[in-house]
Amino acid sequence: MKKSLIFAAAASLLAGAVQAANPLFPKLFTADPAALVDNGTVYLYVGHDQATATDKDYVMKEWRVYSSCDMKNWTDRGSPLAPSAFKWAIGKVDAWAADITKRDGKYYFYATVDHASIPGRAIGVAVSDKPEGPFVDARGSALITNDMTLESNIAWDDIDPAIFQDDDGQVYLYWGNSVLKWAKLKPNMTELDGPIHTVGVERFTEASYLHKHNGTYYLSYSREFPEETAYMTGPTATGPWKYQGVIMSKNQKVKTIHQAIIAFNGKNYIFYHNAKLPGGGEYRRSVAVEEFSYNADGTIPFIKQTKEGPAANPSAACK
Ligand code: FUB
Repeated sequence: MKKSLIFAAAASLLAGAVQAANPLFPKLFTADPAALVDNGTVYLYVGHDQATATDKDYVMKEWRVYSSCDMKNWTDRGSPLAPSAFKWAIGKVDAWAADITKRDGKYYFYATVDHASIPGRAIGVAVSDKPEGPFVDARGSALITNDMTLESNIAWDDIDPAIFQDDDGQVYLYWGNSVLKWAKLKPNMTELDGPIHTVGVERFTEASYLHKHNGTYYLSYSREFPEETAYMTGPTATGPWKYQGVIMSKNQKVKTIHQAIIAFNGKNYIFYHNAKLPGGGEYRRSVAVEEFSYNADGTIPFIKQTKEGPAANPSAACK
């Protein structure tokens, strides 16, 4: 390891970084990972599971963000925002799954919250000049509401936003529970650009996530319930999609799993959650990560959950 990287690792430990195996964050219950690679640093956004051991539903009053220069040492950067950032969202407001991207020097955070006047879950977008926030509502109204999609008659079918920017600059938002939906976004990142489309995916549950590797598009998602992680591939950001199989098995003590896939410093990683932190359960989840390598044909291998997690991968570009 280069001297500068040893000094950087020592400095991050002194700054309060946690050297993590899986689950990554031993002090808090965390769920629904969303990841951003920016300036050689990984930023990991999670929902904070605050339910007690006897609660029978989610209690999630904030999102949290952590950063790492090496996938091993994680620094707690606090809470970038809470659902209360969206004034149009009130009631039983939980910080459900979110996703993040950077455009023109600004960071856009797409998040699931409850709408105050349009019954059901909705998707909002918040913006910040820094990856660690604070984020503020970028529109003053919801981007997606339950009455905009009528395919399924449930209040939580407009959840789990996944934001993807293609190499030509076109932005796509995927989301949904039970029915997978997508729409284009305008370059301002805060308005839909055209109609909402649906994709017929057998046994689709939620947590869609779009990424690109070597020119191929990968659309991963939670399949069945309890959930396992599966994926499809396609030649464009909107398919046509070919089912490729399951890449992570169902969890033991929690029915959800929610993945995010990134490339960082020459290696590939999948974040997910389980309930392996002591005291964990359905509403007390814990985020973990594994390294993986694509097969020679571009497919993703089956990935086992481990206790060790990935080896350190120090990024020279990390500041
Ligand atoms: O955290 C609340 C919900 O559970 C998320 O929106 C889903 O993806 C599932 O993980």
